[in-house]
Amino acid sequence: MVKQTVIVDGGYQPQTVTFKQGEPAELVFKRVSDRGCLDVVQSGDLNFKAALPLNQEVSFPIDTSAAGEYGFACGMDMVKGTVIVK
Ligand SMILES: [Cu+2]
Repeated sequence: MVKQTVIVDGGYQPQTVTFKQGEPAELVFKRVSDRGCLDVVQSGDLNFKAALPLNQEVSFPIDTSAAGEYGFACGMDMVKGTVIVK
């Protein structure tokens, strides 16, 4: 299981996360400040939506069976990040 962590601190750091196709993967979000409007993260492409409590890790399994670029964003779809599977 490959785990990649995105720190949420007024934006997504890093903004782009890459996984290898076919490898079991988990995307972890950790919100460390209440800057911005990032208390919710969502992805229609990757089929998740959840609140991000401060200083807690929230993780989602990522389906890496198909190569591609998948978006995620804050609750208002303003701040965006990308998951690349290749
Ligand atoms: Cu927002």
